[in-house]
Amino acid sequence: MKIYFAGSIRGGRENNEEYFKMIQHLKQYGDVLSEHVGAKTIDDLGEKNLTDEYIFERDVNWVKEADVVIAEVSTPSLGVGYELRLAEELNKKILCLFRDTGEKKLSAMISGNNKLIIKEYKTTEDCFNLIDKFLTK
Ligand code: 6IA
Repeated sequence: MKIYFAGSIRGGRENNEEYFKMIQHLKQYGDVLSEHVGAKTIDDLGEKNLTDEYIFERDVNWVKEADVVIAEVSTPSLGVGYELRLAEELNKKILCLFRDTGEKKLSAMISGNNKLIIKEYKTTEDCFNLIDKFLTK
């Protein structure tokens, strides 16, 4: 299975530890095409020499190639929003995971879209269970 994992980069890296854990968990199901999204520091991305045009083309092609798209949507990100819309157009199976802290609300453009499967979680364990359910259905 080819999995595209989407998570905020320039939108803010406050949840990157969570992305990293989710990606490690996802790897038991197949290839995570966008593993760099979970890099613990921006330096780990090792992608500073890439142009934005290159990153855009590559990531769009990976979304096209993916069997499923899993997005961590707790940190608002233009890139993740764009990827979700693209994945929707391409009829991909999509899971959005939102950490419920009681502080921020998810954008209505995501939560109001009934083509997306959206789940809230509190702990990493919850998150893994939601991923397992989604991928084994
Ligand atoms: O708007 P954002 O930057 O938060 O968008 C994040 C989403 O777009 C992620 O799901 C990524 O797949 C994709 N994306 C955005 N920027 C990059 C990127 N930049 N590298 C790979 N994927 C990206 C290079 C990192 C740079 C800061 C060293």
